[in-house]
Amino acid sequence: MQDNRVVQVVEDLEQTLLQFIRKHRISHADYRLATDLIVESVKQGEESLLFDIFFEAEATDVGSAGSQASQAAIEGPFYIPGAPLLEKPYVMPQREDEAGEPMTFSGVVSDLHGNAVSGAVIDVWHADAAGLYSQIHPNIPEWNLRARFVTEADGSFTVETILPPPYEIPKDGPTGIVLNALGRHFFRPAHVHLKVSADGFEDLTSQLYFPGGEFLDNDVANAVRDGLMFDIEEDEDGVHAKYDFTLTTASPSS
Ligand code: MBD
Ligand code: FE
Repeated sequence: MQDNRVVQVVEDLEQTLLQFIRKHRISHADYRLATDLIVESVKQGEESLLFDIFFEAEATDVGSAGSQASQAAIEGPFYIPGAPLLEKPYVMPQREDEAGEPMTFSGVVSDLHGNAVSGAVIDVWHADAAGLYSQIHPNIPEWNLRARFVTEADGSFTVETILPPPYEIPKDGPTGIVLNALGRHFFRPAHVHLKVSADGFEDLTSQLYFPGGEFLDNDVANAVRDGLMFDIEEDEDGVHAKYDFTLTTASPSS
């Protein structure tokens, strides 16, 4: 049996694109250029990058509209499941001489009523001081700056890491061709990606930014939102970045 929503949505997409082809007098050469670009993005492992830059923030906003949980954010193309589970004290996996200013990231996970959520799993990934991600860019240890850890009985967590910089997305592939053609820059503001999951609660995908940082107002992925800013304090030990999460209970169907 057909799924009505699938039929509706796909037929609308089909009609929207057919209309688009007529409206812009898209020639066969234009059409083939576009399909070649998408094929090439897959060949170069950039298919997720290409689509996430343009469309993921909108889908994330639509999907999280009306939620009482903490602000959701795009996952982006560089999430890898199965990161190592840390033992306390939590320190993100890093090279002995890992570059970058030391940063502690701490916070509390609570439910809608302010009750602590203990045993929540926080799955963090972010770029190194050169703006590179392990398993995406070469010559970085497999799980560098990727890890999972769990919240305490009072819902709190603290993890040591390094401060990520603003990040320039890969320029050399098909995504670069498109952004160059549009005259856009390639930067995202400095950010830390994470997912929070706990039994009985909806999963939350978030991404946190640094107040006052570069490119907050012109992120190439247009993914900065109010409610995704760290609280920052700085002292002689480095940067202390804080953020508290609120989770909503899982709907019975999910
Ligand atoms: C990233 O790190 C990222 O978060 C996004 C959305 C796109 C490319 C690289
Ligand atoms: Fe990222």
